[in-house]
Amino acid sequence: MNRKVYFAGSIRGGRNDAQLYHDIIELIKETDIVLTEHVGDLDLASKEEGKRDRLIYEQDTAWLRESDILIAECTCPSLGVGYELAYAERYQVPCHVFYRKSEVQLSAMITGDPYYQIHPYETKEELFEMIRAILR
Ligand code: 6IA
Repeated sequence: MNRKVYFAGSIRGGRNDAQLYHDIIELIKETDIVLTEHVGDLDLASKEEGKRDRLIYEQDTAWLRESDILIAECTCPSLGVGYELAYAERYQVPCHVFYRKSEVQLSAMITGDPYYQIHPYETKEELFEMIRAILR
């Protein structure tokens, strides 16, 4: 469908799920455009140094404003992803939030906000099926 998808996942909040982010991005790219491919970059630490935070903020907020949909994997808590979710709501970008329910209790500021579509999941298969259904 070639929608512009903003995929959000933890960077400085922790990279335990980097491989999962990478795989989600590959899945989304089967049908749509991912604006934030760097989130799934498995070698991101070596590239991050030197990139100015101000430029990262300007680029990411511009992408958020032009995106058709935001998909966030929130198992690993990240201030940046929380900020992106609030920013996307301000610009009325539809937001889908995924997290592994056995590993984390998501912030009430996300689950308590009826704007967000919250999708708890357990297995990667389940997660992929839900993402496919959203993009179908
Ligand atoms: O607080 P966090 O760092 O965990 O926030 C993660 C979120 O903020 C992600 O969803 C990204 O969209 C955004 N973000 C954080 N750091 C960067 C970044 N660093 N580049 C782009 N978006 C970022 C430099 C990466 C590098 C490949 C030069």
